[in-house]
This record gives sequence, structure tokens and C-alpha cells, in this order.
Amino acid sequence: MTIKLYDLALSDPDVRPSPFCWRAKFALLHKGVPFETVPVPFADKEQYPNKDHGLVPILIDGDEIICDSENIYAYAEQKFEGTPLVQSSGERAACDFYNAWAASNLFPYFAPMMFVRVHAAAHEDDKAYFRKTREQRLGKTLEEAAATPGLSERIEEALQTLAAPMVRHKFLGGESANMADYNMFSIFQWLRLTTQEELFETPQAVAAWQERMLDLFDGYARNAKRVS
Ligand SMILES: N[C@@H](CCC(=O)N[C@@H](CS)C(=O)NCC(=O)O)C(=O)O
Repeated sequence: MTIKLYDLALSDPDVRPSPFCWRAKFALLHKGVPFETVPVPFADKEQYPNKDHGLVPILIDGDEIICDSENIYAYAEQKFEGTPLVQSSGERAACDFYNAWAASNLFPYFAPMMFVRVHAAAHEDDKAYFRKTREQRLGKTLEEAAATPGLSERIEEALQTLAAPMVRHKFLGGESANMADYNMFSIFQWLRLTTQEELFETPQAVAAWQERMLDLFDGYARNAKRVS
């Protein structure tokens, strides 16, 4: 039975920018496991396979229901053969560091820029739910958050740091992409699929790495539909 991955959709059901869902898609692509995606909206949790867990990604493999991208990584690593998502505890430690670094140095500046744009591209039925939940999280309106001074500059500073490993290595995983690359790239894919705007300058080394990530798996991420 084909694996199903529940994936968040915008107004156009083929546009699927969720960064956590991209983590799961990359994990399955890395393992070479065929899967199909099932689009779900933000608000109508009846369409989710596990109503107690109103977040995606959710992976269905036969009778197994796996919620949360971290659990999906662990499941894929243990269940499927093929190249490990991390090849050593050292790679795993580096991945944990990149996740923590992105959570404190990228996400806080990315999220206010992104939420207002995701809202614009969301389905009409999702807009009120999305605004309410994200404004509760931000403590201000989507528009006020997006207008916070210095967001682009803070991201550009962070990308100077991210460029450092990319000057000497093709991927954060070294010669080939690993979980650290998938997690990090998923943040940029969120932006790339949601808007055509150039919101900040990307250092050449990071842009070149993004191109390598877009080329992986026969251009799976490059071919994903974007908001037009
Ligand atoms: N810790 C979870 C986070 C998942 C998450 O936040 N997913 C978002 C999409 S990126 C979601 O499902 N949002 C639906 C909602 O806000 O109701 C994971 O790693 O899978």
C-alpha cells in the first residue's frame, strides 16, 4: 500500500509550502520510498487522519499513523533501507545544532514576513483561522508583524553565518545532503513557494546550495508549484 503524507495546501491545492511537511517529503525522497501526498486545509481538522493532532505532516503507512516531522524522520530511518538521513552521531549533533540555530536566528524573522503572505495565499475558508492563530502567537496583527523594522537585515546577517559551511562543503551534510540540509532548506522552500518577492539578499554560497537542493531527486522541490 502506498504511503500517504498529509500535506498543508493553500488556496491552490497544488501549492504546498509547509516547511514541516517539506521535511517529511525530503525524508521519504532521501530513502527512495514512493509516496503520495494528500492536501488538507488549515482550519477543517475533520480532514486530518488524527483529529487529536491538528498539525501536519502526518504519515500513513498501512496501519501506522505517524505525526510530527521528527517522528517521521525517526520512522523513515528505522523502517526503510537506503542511505541514512544522518550517518553518524556527529552528523546528528550537527543537525541538532542547525535546527536550534535556525529556530533562534532565522524563524523569528522569517515568520512575521511569511505569515502575512501565507494568509494572502490561503483559501478563503482558512483565512480567519490562520489570522487568529498566528496573531495569538505573534501578539500583534499580521500586518504589524510584517512591518517590524529590520527583518530583512536580521535574515541577511544570519545568512552570512549560514554561508560559512557552504563555502567549503556542497551540503551541510558534507558531500551529500542529510537531515540538516532538508530541515534548513525547507524554510527557504516555504518562502519560495508562497511568494515570488525577493525579500532579502542571499549570499552567493547560500544561493548555490539552494540550487543544489532544488536539483535533488530529479528536481522535486524545483518542480513544486509556487504561488503565481
Ligand atoms: N512539530 C511539528 C510542527 C508541525 C506544524 O507546525 N505544522 C503546521 C504547518 S507548517 C500546521 O500543521 N499548521 C496547521 C495549523 O496551524 O492548524 C512537526 O515538526 O511536524
